[in-house]
Amino acid sequence: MRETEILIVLVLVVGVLATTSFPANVTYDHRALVIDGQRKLLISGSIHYPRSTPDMWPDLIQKSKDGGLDVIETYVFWNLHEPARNQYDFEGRNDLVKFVKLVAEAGLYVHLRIGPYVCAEWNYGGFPLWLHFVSGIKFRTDNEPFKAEMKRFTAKIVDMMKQENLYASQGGPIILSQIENEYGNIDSAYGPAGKTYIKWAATMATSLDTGVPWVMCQQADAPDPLINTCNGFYCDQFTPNSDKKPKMWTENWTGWFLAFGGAVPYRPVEDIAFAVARFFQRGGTFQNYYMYHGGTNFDRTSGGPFISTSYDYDAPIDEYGLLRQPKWGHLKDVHKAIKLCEEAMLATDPTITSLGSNLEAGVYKTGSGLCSAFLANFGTQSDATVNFSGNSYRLPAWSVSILPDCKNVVLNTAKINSMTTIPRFSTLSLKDGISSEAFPDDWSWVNEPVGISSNSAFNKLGLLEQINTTADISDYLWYSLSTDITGDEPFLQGGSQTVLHVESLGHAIYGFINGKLAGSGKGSYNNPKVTIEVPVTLIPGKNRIDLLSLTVGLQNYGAFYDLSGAGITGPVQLKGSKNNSTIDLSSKQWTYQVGLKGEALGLPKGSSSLWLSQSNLPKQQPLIWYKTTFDTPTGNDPVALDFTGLGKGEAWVNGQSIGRYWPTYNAPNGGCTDSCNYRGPYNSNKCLKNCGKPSQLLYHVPRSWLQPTGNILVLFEEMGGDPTQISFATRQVQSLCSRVSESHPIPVDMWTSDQNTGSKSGPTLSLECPIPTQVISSIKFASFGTPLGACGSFSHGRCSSTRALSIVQQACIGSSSCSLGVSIDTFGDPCVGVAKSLVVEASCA
Ligand SMILES: *[C@@H]1O[C@H](CO)[C@@H](O)[C@H](O)[C@H]1NC(C)=O
Ligand SMILES: *[C@@H]1O[C@H](CO)[C@@H](O)[C@H](O)[C@H]1NC(C)=O
Ligand SMILES: *[C@@H]1O[C@H](CO)[C@@H](O)[C@H](O)[C@H]1NC(C)=O
Ligand SMILES: *[C@@H]1O[C@H](CO)[C@@H](O)[C@H](O)[C@H]1NC(C)=O
Ligand SMILES: *[C@@H]1O[C@H](CO)[C@@H](O)[C@H](O)[C@H]1NC(C)=O
Ligand SMILES: CC(=O)N[C@H]1CO[C@H](CO)[C@@H](O)[C@@H]1O
Repeated sequence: MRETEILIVLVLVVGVLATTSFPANVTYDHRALVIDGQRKLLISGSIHYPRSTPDMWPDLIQKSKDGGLDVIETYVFWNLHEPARNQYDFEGRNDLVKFVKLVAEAGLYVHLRIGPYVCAEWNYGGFPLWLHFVSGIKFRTDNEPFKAEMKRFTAKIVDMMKQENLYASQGGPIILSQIENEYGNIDSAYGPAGKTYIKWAATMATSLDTGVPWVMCQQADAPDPLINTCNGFYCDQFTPNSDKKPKMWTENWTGWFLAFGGAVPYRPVEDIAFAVARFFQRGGTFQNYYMYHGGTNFDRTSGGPFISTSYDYDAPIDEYGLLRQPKWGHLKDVHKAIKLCEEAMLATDPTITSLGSNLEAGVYKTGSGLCSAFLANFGTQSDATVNFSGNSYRLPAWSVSILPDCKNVVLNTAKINSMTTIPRFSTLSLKDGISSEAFPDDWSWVNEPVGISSNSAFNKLGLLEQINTTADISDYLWYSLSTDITGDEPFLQGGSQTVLHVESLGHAIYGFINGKLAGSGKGSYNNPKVTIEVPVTLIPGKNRIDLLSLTVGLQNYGAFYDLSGAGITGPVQLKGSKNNSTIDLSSKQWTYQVGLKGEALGLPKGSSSLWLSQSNLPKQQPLIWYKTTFDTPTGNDPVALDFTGLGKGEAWVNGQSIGRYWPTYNAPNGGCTDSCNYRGPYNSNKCLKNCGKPSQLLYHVPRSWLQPTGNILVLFEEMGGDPTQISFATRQVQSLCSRVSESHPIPVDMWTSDQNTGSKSGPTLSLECPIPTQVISSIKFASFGTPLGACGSFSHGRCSSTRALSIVQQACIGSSSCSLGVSIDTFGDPCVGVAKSLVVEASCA
């Protein structure tokens, strides 16, 4: 860095980045990462830069900082950065350097997980498709072609970071890097070559001399000096493979990903808070939320196959960049409580003692008199009272209490002090939008031809694997065949229906006979293979069979996942009802076309003179392109498009792909629960919602892709639908709610270490409007006593103070935030001797 640049950087970051604007020495010992000789307790969260837009980044990073994060973690997505070999792209959403610098400007550290295999429910696990065609290559194992490419890309990224002085060793924010990713889960499939590969990867990474430690996650045999780290829903039982390495949790899953055809997973915050507190109770010092903001799989970036376009992940910051409450707020309180214990935690190892069945204390006590404790009840059924250091403590089932001074509880993971918000999408029809011009009914269309229409089509004997054939430049591959019917074919005998039988590795098929859609089929996340059996009517003479095969995101996980393949690999047969009447077409000469005519013509950009706009807009017709223009809804609320009425396809706004849409793929009917019991081990099927409904109806359109008027929306609809039913949905907060009981710990904000001597304030209920310019406009409900129900459906219980509503109204209306003491001093005592709570539901405007 030149001196003038140093000055500029200093001016920009002064105050916030004071700890990292000078070269920092990052090492580790058995307790923690050590930065300039000091152990650090670090809370990290994943934000993947291409899953949002650069204009969203500063706000996402600030909300992460406000939520108590110290570190932002991201993967590096090779397929975005090197779409063709030696042709790099670091622009727009791919601007990794800008993202890292923005994190630095906010005063946070970066964990850069280069991989370059990333998994991440990302197309092909992040590998560029051209890698598949490198001669002699075998992915993720010991062979020269793969190692050469992996090393070249890893070194390219490291050099880029170095040139921008982004490593902590250079004064930048990057304190940690990852090589490979969860290889330990699958390495046995690669035999001895897997072992030598991991040793090579460790040596290669170390040789790049970043000056900061490298980690390998889920790799029990990670060679020194790399730190092996844990990924999972819980990591409290994890120990690193050396007593010289710290206990680090690189992926704590805050929720789970959504697949088309699946229900929407969520993870109760009480359980995440429990998992985090347990990890720190048992000696952890670094943990990362995967994801802190999940975002959106724009374009064709989703993997799977069948991963949805939304990658919301039930993360603390939602897909649209708004706080998910109470998740964000409760975890913020957990972070504050843990940070109050930091000094004792970093000074020593925990002493773990049993306090009874399913009850455990983790105590950090130093010779110099520091003491912090975590008291856990990991039983799933009963609350318990424990004796600890001469005092007694009530521990709800599946919870941890945090005692920064080994005496006073500042937080219990099952008691939420943070407010809840209920989001609402208000919809606007595209037609009667904000202004009469907003979404005119001026749809135009182009028919996509059925079958081969391109000069670059080619013939080949037999059925081709799809990924080898398309190199993923398109989701679509036509398999086309002309067959002569004389009338005496065996499958026509017996007078019964002829059936076309097609088997495919995935992921979906549309079968056309003589230009007409005869049938279709789709796979699923758990089984991408598709078989269709469709009745067909053949005519004497020439008959055309056109099969459109498509991928829905390429496999991203598992041993040899890159070879799992897709497309119609056969058999393809015409079957009659009689025995031995089947004719196999698999080895005939097929004609192939990669991609659609509309793609070749650039229809996604909206251009072309082919758009038709007569009065009779075709609806419910397969293979059709639609286009319209629209004005942007006013205001700043995030915008989505509601694809009700359409079948399946991809959509572009002003030429930018907002992703694949598939509103007709519903989740199964069973297995959902509205109020999931957070007690007990979580898994990805435990808490599901939206059963029997479309997996995804709403598709995020980033505001930065919109101009006030004249935006162009283009759709390619595969199955048939009615585009005039599409509407806008803007994301707002409908209600704020909070419930705090008299027995709540006092808020962690108000805790001071002389709590036990000073005057004790009681628990407090706080409300704050999500947007700073808003004020609390109404109190929809307030009750002090024994109120019932949940946010949106509260009701008075047997006992209720008559003064609660007016007291809350007086304290809150007209302010952007308010706090109330939860005690009989404020509200009077409507039922002496009964444990009481205050609940409030408010709205902001
Ligand atoms: C970095 O810190 C480690 C341990 O804290 C120490 O051994 C080493 O000498 C330091 N290196 C530099 C360059 O200061
Ligand atoms: C806790 O201590 C009290 C007396 O101080 C005693 O009555 C009670 O049984 C103890 N509880 C447990 C679980 O040891
Ligand atoms: C792709 O083609 C290569 C040869 O070019 C072959 O070895 C490989 O098995 C094919 N992959 C699939 C999934 O068919
Ligand atoms: C086909 O042959 C099997 C015995 O080989 C017989 O059980 C079956 O009924 C036959 N099916 C038809 C449709 O003729
Ligand atoms: C079907 O063909 C097999 C030989 O391919 C033969 O053994 C069998 O008898 C045939 N069945 C009928 C019902 O013609
Ligand atoms: C590494 C780890 O802890 N993985 C766990 C993640 O969570 C699932 C479901 O609870 C467990 O099966 C894994 O073992």
